[in-house]
Amino acid sequence: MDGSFGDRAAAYVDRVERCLDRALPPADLAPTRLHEAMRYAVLNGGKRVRPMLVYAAGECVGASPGQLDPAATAIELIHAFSLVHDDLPAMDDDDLRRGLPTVHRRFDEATAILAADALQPLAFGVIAGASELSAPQKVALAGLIAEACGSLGMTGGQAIDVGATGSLLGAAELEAMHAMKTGALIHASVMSACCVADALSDEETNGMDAFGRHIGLAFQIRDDLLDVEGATDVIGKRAGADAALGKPTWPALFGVEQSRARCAELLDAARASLGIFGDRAESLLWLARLIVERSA
Ligand code: GRG
Repeated sequence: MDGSFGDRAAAYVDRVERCLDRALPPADLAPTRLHEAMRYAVLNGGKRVRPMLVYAAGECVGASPGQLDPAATAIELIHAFSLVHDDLPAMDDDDLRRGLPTVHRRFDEATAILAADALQPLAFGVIAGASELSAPQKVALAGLIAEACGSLGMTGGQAIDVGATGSLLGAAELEAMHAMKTGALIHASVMSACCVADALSDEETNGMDAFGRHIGLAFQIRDDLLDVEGATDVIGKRAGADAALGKPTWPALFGVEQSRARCAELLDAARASLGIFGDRAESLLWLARLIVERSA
């Protein structure tokens, strides 16, 4: 592994952008409005943190970028789907995402729902059609991602969020909601590398599993903090939206200082989880720091 992950991160982002572009139907293919909306939802910005986690976890467990492209692409397609639905009037009713009008604002609500609907099967199609993966690897990846976005993962977390809006959750409930809504897909991002790596020891798999859980939760607490401390033009979405909607968030329950302290604690726990990997964990640790220190 040469240089710091910072030098390689941009190359990984370019790599997944090219994969996403190839996976998405062309905008001039009928039904054109649907395909334009799908491309708009996926290709207009985004930090690509989840794909970077896939590639960094791959460096850690010895999986090649070519073996990781299907997981990085599929997970980012699912993430884009979740953002489109999250922004809809029935959910957070947001106008701005990644500094641009949300998909239902730029197109219309029905098109936004359908574009998101079509991103999900596209994601699983990418896994099914991956020529670089064996059949057992495809099954393992599809199962991992399905579990992360189902009713015990992202969708379930969102259901708890919607149901709890306007009320305060207890600490354990809030942590469980964050872990499901946001943490599950982040966790699946790092675990996807384990699905395509050569046999790992239980200790290595458990270390990656714990890392994914710690960093997934930290990601959402940092997101909650950015809603309080960030500026709309920097975070690319309306600052203060969570408080305006009465969302259950970490700062709303514990305040800003305790939220920062919890992020730092989770970063330490994430670092300790990867001890078994030694220097091979350098890229994941670089990303873990980025996740808890990011300003957007
Ligand atoms: C996708 C199966 C499926 C269901 C959708 C709507 C929904 C159910 C879930 C919402 C989940 C959600 C939006 C959680 C918030 C996650 C989060 C903090 C998103 C922001 O991620 P970033 O900062 O965004 O990585 P960018 O724009 O950089 O990609």
